[in-house]
Amino acid sequence: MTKLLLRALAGETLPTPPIWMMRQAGRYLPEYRATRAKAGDFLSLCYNPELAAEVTLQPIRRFGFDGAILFADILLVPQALGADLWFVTGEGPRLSTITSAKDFAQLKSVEDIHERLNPIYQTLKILSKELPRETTLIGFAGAPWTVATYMIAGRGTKDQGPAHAFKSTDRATFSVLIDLITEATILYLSAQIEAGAEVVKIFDSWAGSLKGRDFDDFALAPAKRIIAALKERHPSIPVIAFPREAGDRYIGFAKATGADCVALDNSVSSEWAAENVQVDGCVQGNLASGHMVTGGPDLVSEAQRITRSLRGGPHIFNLGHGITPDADPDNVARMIEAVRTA
Ligand code: 1CP
Repeated sequence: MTKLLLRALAGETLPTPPIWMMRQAGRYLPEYRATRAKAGDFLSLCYNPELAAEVTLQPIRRFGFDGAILFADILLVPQALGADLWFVTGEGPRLSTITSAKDFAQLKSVEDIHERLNPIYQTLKILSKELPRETTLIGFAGAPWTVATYMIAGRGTKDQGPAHAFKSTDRATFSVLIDLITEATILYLSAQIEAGAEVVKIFDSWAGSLKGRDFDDFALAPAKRIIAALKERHPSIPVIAFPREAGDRYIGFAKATGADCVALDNSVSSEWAAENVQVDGCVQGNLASGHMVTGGPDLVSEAQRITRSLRGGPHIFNLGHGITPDADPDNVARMIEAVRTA
């Protein structure tokens, strides 16, 4: 196995960590903005295999990252289940809401998601042919809790209030929704693997707002179920879990879910993670994405501090969250140089 990213995921401690960035294909790149304009809008870009493959490849050509993440979105799964989805410029996603058992009845059965998601599998097929030999192809999906927060509220929310309210008033129906998304995610990620994804990542962007038993039931348990099902079908597939802002609950998360790697946001220190999380295996992270905007000596010193503090075990270098549209592409090159010379 020569690909660095797969070696780190297999538990190997490397002298220089493999590097990629969340949202590495995005609006901070002029070539991305050009291709997006050609596609018309964001969703048309997601569903156009040639253009989606093109934007996935752009940051690889420019920076030579070790990982290429499929260009798509976590909200394509609710859409494939029958929810309406659209994006409001400058504001973000909007979905038709699911707030009652009656709304569930309107949804499609999970086996039907492939019809809508087929272009995504085509994107992966193109990428597995076109990526450089040393680059690892990463597939992904949203975690059930995070996807549910959008399906219930119909949009992004700061505190996930509507989803928490639904969970408190009708935990049984809420659990049915989580189970449905869990099953759809298993089918979606399996199909991604069959189409060429060499690793899959589960984004639980809002895991941090689940506490105690809720974290066990709706962050940990669904991740465990998805990972077990994927590994039953594809025993050698590595899985990265990202329970963002899980704090202390990062401890033991890999063991409890079967994940091969836990991705860290930048609210925890890499020194703490080395002691408490990396003891169980590979970690990914966790430079604050603001450094990609501000640059300067802090970018270099922070990238090197993180690299050095996680050098004692398997590590994949990444940001703590996605790169933002106002980032300077030159800072990305500086970050890579800093990590490789740390
Ligand atoms: O071009 C544009 O203007 C659209 C911006 C954009 C992009 C580039 C959106 C809308 N999604 C994406 C791509 C995307 N989304 C990827 C592609 C691969 C990559 O380069 O990383 C991935 C992995 C995602 C995942 C995603 N979408 C998450 C989980 C990760 C995270 O950032 O926390 C979430 C929460 C979404 C929902 C979403 N899609 C887009 C936006 C603006 C949002 C956030 C909405 C909100 O809560 O306000």
